Amino acid sequence: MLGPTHDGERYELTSPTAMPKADGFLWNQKMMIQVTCRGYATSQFMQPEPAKYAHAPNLEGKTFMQPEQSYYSHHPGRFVYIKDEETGQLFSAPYEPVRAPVDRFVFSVGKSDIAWTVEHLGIRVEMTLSLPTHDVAELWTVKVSNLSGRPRKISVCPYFPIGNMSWMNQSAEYRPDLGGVVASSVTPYQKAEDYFKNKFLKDKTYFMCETPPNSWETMQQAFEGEGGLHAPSALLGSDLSGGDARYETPVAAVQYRIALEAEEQREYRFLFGPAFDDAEISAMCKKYLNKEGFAQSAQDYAQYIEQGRGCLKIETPDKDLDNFVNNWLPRQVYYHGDVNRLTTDPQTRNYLQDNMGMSYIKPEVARNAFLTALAQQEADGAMPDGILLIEGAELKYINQVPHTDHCVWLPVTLDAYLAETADYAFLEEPLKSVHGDTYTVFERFSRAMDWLLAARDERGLSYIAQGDWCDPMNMVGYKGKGVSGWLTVATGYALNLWADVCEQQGKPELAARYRAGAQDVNTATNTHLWDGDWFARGITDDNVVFGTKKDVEGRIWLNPQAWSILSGAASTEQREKMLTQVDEQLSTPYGVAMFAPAFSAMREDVGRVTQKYPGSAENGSVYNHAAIFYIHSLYTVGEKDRAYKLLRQMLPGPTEADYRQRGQLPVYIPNYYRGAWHQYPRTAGRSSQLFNTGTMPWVYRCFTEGLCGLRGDVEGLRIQPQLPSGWDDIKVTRLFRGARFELDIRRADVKEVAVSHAGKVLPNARITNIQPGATYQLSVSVPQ
Ligand code: CEZ
Repeated sequence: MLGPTHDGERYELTSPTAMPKADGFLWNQKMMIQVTCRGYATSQFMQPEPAKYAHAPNLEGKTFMQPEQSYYSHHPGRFVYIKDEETGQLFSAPYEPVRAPVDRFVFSVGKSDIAWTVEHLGIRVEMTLSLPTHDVAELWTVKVSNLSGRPRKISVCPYFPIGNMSWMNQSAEYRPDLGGVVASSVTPYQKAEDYFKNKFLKDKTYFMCETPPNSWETMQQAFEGEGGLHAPSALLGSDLSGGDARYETPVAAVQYRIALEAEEQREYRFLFGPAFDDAEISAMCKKYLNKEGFAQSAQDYAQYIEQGRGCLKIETPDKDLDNFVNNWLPRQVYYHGDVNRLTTDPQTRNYLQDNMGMSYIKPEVARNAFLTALAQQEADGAMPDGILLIEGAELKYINQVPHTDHCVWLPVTLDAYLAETADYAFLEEPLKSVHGDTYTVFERFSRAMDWLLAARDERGLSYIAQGDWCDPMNMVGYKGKGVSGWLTVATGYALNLWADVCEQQGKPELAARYRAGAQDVNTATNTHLWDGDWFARGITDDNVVFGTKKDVEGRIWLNPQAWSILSGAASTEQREKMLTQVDEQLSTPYGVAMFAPAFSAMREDVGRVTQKYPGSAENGSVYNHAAIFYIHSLYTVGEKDRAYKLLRQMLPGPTEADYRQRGQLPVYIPNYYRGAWHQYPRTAGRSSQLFNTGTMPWVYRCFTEGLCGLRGDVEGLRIQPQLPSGWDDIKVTRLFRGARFELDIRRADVKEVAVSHAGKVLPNARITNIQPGATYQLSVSVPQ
């Protein structure tokens, strides 16, 4: 039903019904598209705020990208109807809207294209989607082959719904002069001042055909008629009726009536996307809409995606894991760092973490992101809720709700950047902020740490305001008193990391100051939040400790345990207790839950997280971002088997039952899998299908620094692999500071890790004086 091809570079699904929401996504810096195996699509482009060129048929609400979107028969999609003109039989590729049970189906997700092969009624349809690298458009190739061994008469009818573009003004017509369907609209607005912004928007959607069709329809209702999408009325006749849409819902439907000899093939190319005017449409057609244009674009785009290949290749006993780590993991990390989830005001924590991933791909991008973020630091050292990426951007959605954790992410993500690059010089750079003050990068970090130290109550615990890492935990502290247990230990971790940097920079007094601060928060955590076997999640405005044994719901939360390991608040003894409790209360076959049990009703002193559906999103799902923090913390204390088990559970598969339950191909990690495993086993494990998640850079880090144990320090690369018990050997290629490391890692009769280079055992498991351009072949022995 499902498996890798081309060395794991593609994944193929051979059923349109086994995992109906299985999908792939493509992006460039201006757009992204997510398409399901059945042909439904969600796309958006930046102008500069996210906008659509293919809409739902009804009025759409504007929101950020959501998990578990539902698809319905009129959902935007990209389809091709095939009609046998001799018998009147109909099917559609990829599968929707006709849903005819086809003879052969392959949904093939590649890194730089998405393709389908569908065979039915002796006809093969191959559809391929690719994107340009620098423009907004979809490049579609549709190839039709006659497999039936006899001459055939068929109609090939691409059907690309455009949907409800605007309640003010929308229309569509076929434009022979341009060579396709052009739908026009006016983005709805009411304030006069908006006119002056909106007048530059790309309010047209076009569907251009390299080969002129025989007929067309541009009004959705006329196409569908009384037959419905399973058997549109327009396909009953011999030609489409050539209609226009006048304040009617537009569609791009065109027809090719063709006669095919046995074995004969036809290939069609189409361009679908938004435009400002006719001139732009013409220019796009000229640039792309021919065989060479498509081929050139595909090559350029593949090269662009290839730039995200990352710095790690592994060969382990688990081939599915290798496929993911070598191909898909860096791709998803790159997506986040390259386009910041296609928003103009990423949440500060997302921005810093998404760019942390770039430390492994394009470190200069990570460096610039620190500068962009720090230039928006507030006068008191606080970091704002979101980072504005373009002139005129505004803080939207969740960024209008005050969260208190943003400063924490500075040293946490810097740690990864410095380990990768040793770019300490960066800290000396002076940086003027948008508020007019000038400090060095180093000083700005210290100011952020001072802010964290100050933003605590009389017990030394960190205020939560209307949220911390957990966005919807908005009512723990909205009256101004509540504190976050997680943020308190996260502050401890951040302070310790920053103290290390201070020390390295020859500033022992500062180092001592931040270490004392960390000590202080760790002590406060132990005094007020240790519940006997684990740490509580926080204390509400009304002084109620929650996330403890007395809670029936939300009894134990993962984040305070993970970060108390990182901060040093948890002693070895406490850690043992916590890990046992996490195993017992939070593990599921699909990973570790963010907390349990999920809330079944609103808890007014915790907030809207408790109102989310039990087991979905932050209400007790396997929220992968929280899980990966925990895994990272496990690697820092050598808990390699617990860590690996959870890391592997982040990927769908490899059993068919697991794929079906998750409903997702192993080409990305979603933000969550449903939790509430005990309450709702039927839905537990189901993927959110949302590939926007802070999880990714941490997964990369866990494989690189944790499992493979290859972490940089000021002068070199340390080598401390943490193979799971079941593995005897692995091979790793690691690019690091311009050099290439090829490691053969095996278990041997050694007490500690031993590294040989050029026949000599190194005095310690560390390579220094690294020569850029050199290749190091290392044999590494790890204890049994
Ligand atoms: O957003 C994510 C945030 O982008 O949720 C994480 C948080 O750390 C990330 O910064 C955990 O809360 O209800 C909500 O507002 C949700 O919390 C969403 O905003 C959530 C979505 O999954 C994002 O796509």
